[in-house]
Order: sequence, then structure tokens, then C-alpha cells
Amino acid sequence: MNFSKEHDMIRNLAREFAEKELTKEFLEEVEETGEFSEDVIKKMADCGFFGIKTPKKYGGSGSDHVAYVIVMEEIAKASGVASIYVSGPNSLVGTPILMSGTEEQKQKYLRILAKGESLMCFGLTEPGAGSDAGSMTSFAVLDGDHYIINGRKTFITAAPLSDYGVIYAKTDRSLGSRGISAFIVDLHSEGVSFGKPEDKMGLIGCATSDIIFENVKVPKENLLGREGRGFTNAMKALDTGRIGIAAQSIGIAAAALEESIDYAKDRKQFGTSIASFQGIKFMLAEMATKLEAARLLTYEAARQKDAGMDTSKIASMAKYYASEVCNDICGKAVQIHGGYGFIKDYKVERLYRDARVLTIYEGTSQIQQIVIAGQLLK
Ligand code: COS
Repeated sequence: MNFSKEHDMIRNLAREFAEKELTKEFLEEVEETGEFSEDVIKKMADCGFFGIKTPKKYGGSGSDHVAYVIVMEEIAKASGVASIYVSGPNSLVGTPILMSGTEEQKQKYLRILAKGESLMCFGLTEPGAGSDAGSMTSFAVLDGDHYIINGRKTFITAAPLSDYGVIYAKTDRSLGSRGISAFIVDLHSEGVSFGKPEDKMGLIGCATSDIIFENVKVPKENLLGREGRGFTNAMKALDTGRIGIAAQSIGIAAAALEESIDYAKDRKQFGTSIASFQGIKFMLAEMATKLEAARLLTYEAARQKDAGMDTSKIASMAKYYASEVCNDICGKAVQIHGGYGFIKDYKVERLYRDARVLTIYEGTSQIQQIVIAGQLLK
């Protein structure tokens, strides 16, 4: 793949950052404590990783989706959880504000996000509304100068760490998904509380929890976009978000392949390195081929996005394929490592756990298939 000079520079910056900051010792500490240093989050923001495609006038770097994929790939290769912090401000939170925000909202929130001054979360999912996001029951009613929000959001990435959230709620129950609106909510408002952080299988170091809204007063001017356009806003945000998850997938998969090659060359059995066995060679060849195909699809999705094309189908294809392939590659990486792959001293153990959610969050593989088929058949 050919990249511009600017893209090569961005890749080098992300790679150098990962080597310097996301060290083995640091990541072990994250796994042990479940906490990710605020200092490292700030350093990522200082490198410009939180506002990669945010226009310069809103405090971002003014680059493009290819650059975003590059950074996600490189950071995820070192640490899946670190790439979660990159993903939020650039995609699920930044995109809805960039797309639908007023000039004032953009000036305020995009700047905060890009500079890493505050984290923000994306509140769409509810206990009873996961894949069927349009069936949410959170409700917002206009009362004078404020909306009053009631409801519960679930599995919200970074919720307890965030100062603000882009929160979706129905403003008209009779209109189905056309009755959903988006709001920017100050999560320090009275009536907002958080559930217990989930004890997750992977991506440890970024707390995920419920957010509960009990008669939360949100100023009228915090409506994001027009009333009733929230669902479309969320779907468009996911079109961008899914390219980011594809990038995260190829980063994690690339790390698993690299670890497997090194291990296979090093590990001796039956008097020779296991890399000399056909059974291992076949696995490595399959892993590398699938990874390359996933990379091409992911970068093509980013290129189409940068060209202003409708990327709904290709974003879902990239997310679907790259996340499935990543799970396959991480599974094979553990297999190649044998018993060592099952213990925490080896990086592939973490990669295998981190990979698991990739075919689930930001839309399951089955939802991606529905989106792809919907586009094919329309
Ligand atoms: N871009 C713009 N608009 C979109 C869109 C997109 N990618 N996808 C859907 N819409 C619009 C439709 O055009 C339609 O608009 P109108 O009401 O004006 O006609 C509206 O949204 C409803 O679309 P649709 O009928 O297809 O919605 P469904 O309820 O059938 O849901 C799926 C569609 C299943 C694709 C959607 O609910 C989805 O993506 N679910 C997964 C949610 C998810 O990823 N959750 C993870 C949370 S973040 S970790």
C-alpha cells in the first residue's frame, strides 16, 4: 500500500509513541490495576491522536480518515485498550458533534476532546436495546428551557471517566427511531449516576458502566442536531466508528501474527524450531493472508470516506471482516504458543481476550451482515 509522506510521518509518530509509552511493564500494570494512567492519556492527546480528523479551527490536526486508521492500527498493535481512548474522541463522540453540532457546540466540545481536557462517552445502548438500538426507552421531555431526561444506558465505554456524554433519548415515543434525539449531557449534572464498572474479559483499563438518568435537566441548547434526527446521527457516527474498529482489529491481529512468527522461530520441539513444521507454516500463511486482506479493506473504507463517498456498506464490511479475522488470528496465535499462550506472561493471552469484543461492539458481525445485505438489496 502506498501512503503519503504525511501519513508515513503520522505512522512513525504513533509507532514511536507506542514503543516509548505503551511498554510491557506499563501494560502489565494496567491489567493488574484496571486503571490507565491519565498522564499517558494526556500524552496521546498532546501527540494529536484525539483530534486526528477534527478541523484545525476546532483544535484538531485537520487530517483524514486514513491517518485515523494508521494511528488506531499502530496504537492497537501495542495496546487494544489504549486505542479505545483514541477511538472515542475521533469517532463515536467527535463525529456526531462534527456532523450535527452548532458552531458553538463544535468550538466548545471538539476542542475539549482534541486537547484531551475531558473524556466524553457515547450513550446509545440500553439494557433492552442493543442491536435494536431504535427500541430505546430513555425519554427526554422539553420543560421550558430544559429537557428532562430519564432512562438508563448500558455498556457505555469510558462512562465513569467522562465529563460529558452524547446521549440518545426519545423525544416522541410514537415515531419509533424517528422520535430519537441526541443531546450533549454534562455527566456531573444532578440526577446522573453510574453503575458499577463491569468486570470485563478484555480491554481492561477503560471502565465500562451503565449511566442512569433520573430527572436530569439538560439545557435546551444542548440538543445535538434537530429533534428526531438522533438515530440517523448515531448511525452515521457508527459508519465512521466501524472503520476505527476495523483498524483496531488489524492492529491487534498484526501483533498476534508478529508474536507467533517470533515464537515459532524460537521454540524448539522434536529437535528443531516449530517454524519448520508445515502445520505451523500453514497457520502463519493463513494468518498473514487474512490480515493483509482485512488491512486492504479497512484502508479502502477510510479512503472512500475521505473521498466523501457513502461508506455505510464498506465500513460494515471492513468491521465485519477485520474483527472476525482478528479473532481467528488471535486464536491461531494462542494455538502456536501452545500452553504458553494460555498464561498471562505471554502477550497473545491478552490479545486473544481483547479481540473477543471486536465482533460484538459497535454492532455485532450479524448486524454488519444485515447492513451489508440491506445495501446490496436496496
Ligand atoms: N446513515 C444514515 N442514516 C441511516 C443509516 C446510516 N448508516 N442507517 C440507518 N439510517 C436511517 C434510515 O435511513 C432510516 O431513516 P428514516 O427513518 O428517515 O427512513 C432510519 O435510520 C432507520 O433505519 P432502519 O429502518 O434501517 O433502522 P432499524 O431499526 O432497522 O436498525 C440497524 C438498523 C440494525 C442497522 C441499527 O439499529 C444498528 O446499526 N444496530 C446496531 C447498533 C449498534 O451498533 N450498537 C452498538 C452501540 S455502540 S458500542
